[in-house]
Amino acid sequence: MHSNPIVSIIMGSDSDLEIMNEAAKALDLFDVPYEIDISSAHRSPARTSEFSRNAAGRGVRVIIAGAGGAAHLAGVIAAETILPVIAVPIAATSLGGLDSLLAMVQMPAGIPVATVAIGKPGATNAGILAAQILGTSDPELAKKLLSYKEKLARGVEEKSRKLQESRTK
Ligand code: RP5
Repeated sequence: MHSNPIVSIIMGSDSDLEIMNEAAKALDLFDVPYEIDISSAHRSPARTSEFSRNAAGRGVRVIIAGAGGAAHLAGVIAAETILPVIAVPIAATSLGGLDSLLAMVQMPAGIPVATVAIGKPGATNAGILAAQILGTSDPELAKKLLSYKEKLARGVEEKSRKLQESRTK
């Protein structure tokens, strides 16, 4: 855990941790200090409210919230902070995450939540998006994000080269 986190990763239950660790891994790629914790919109509303109201004052600049089922966590956090909130829908029920996706993405006008894809790809993108938000005012971080994108592009070129090679054999 970092002593001065600027991103807070929060999730509804410890059962979300495997997915939300992907957001942490993405932030690690860019050396962004974060904290990671559990709070539930439904089971611990007072704790969630306290977290939301205090986050900015503690130096947090972006919040990533993951939850499954009737996933209200990101929305109730966004209701009590002006920090950007990124929501990660988690497949925790027999509805496969579509329930959480719809709960997160259908916020009423006035309380935005940036919702990413269901599950691990979404959690990864939440970490990258948080870094990109911070990168708009941090040139060193922006450089790391640019080289990450270049690495992705090189990966595609490498795959293309291998495919063409395999077809000429
Ligand atoms: C949600 O309910 C949590 O975010 C989790 O995805 C889901 C199930 O929680 P547990 O019953 O595993 O604690 O609030």
